[in-house]
Amino acid sequence: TSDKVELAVIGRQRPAVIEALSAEFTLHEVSLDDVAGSLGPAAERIRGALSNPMIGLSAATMDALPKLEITTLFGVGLERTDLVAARERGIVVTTTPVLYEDVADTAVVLAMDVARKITSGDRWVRAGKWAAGGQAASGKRFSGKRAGILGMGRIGRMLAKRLEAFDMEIAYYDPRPAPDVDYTLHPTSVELARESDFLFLCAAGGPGVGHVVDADTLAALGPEGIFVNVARGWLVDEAALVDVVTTGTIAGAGLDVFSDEPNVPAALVESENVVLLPHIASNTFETRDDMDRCVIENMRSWFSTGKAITPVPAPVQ
Ligand code: 8YV
Repeated sequence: TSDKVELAVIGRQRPAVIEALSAEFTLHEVSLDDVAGSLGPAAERIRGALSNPMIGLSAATMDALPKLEITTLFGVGLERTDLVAARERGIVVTTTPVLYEDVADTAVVLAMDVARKITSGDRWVRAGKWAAGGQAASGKRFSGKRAGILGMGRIGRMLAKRLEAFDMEIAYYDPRPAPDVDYTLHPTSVELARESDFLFLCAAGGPGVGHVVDADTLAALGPEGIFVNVARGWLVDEAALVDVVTTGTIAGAGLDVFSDEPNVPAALVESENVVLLPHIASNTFETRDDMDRCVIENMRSWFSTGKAITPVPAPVQ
């Protein structure tokens, strides 16, 4: 037996992370259906776990790993990680707070794509409709419009900074108002939507957060409005979204995330007014490399110095 620290690999991880950590740690692949069973006696020895936001770390998994000290998440979403249970057990949770720029960039791209009919224009050219003498459809202007940001966290702030360069009028809604920004704060999502041409969802996922964007919010956005989601699919009433897109209650939507990924509602796939992405807002070579490094360095640092580099603050109770 080796005296290397043993880690559980929960869900798929990037090869570079596995490769780097394998040199210093003993890694055990875990079956999500049966964490303890798939680890056997090693479950008692696991001191670190690698997971990702979409899988997270439940209290049950923590209980199956009695010696667990640290969990690294490949991403920033915390909604599937039980932070209260982690705190009670003294387990440190780390994220990869290096992806905000890319997510903000993607929000701009999606909004502009829907407004200016970029992807649908591309489809139209490829289908030979231009060559056949067709007249391209007009888009909506992006610059100078009213942007509403739902969630003024780190992504929201970086998005706002980008939208300022497009001379947009920026307002936001956040249950916790940001004292350090001077954008107009609206008291509810619905009121923000009513005053927006583009509504961007950049809010954190939960736990226990219901629909941040419901049928009323989408109705308030109105027939000229465009909705963009780079947060989580389940923060939106997806049935209502399908309804408003297909009935023209809103002008269109740019979506990177869905309620039941990788499944996208058929009505959205068939709609010309939406741009659909496969949850890639943070997926650039640069950011993925930074995220890899973040996971590797957190694990190394914890087991060599007893300190994580990017720990999530313990929840306030
Ligand atoms: C990742 C994300 O694509 O950070 C998050 O919460 O959703 C994305 O950055 C995802 O976590 C990859 O596992």
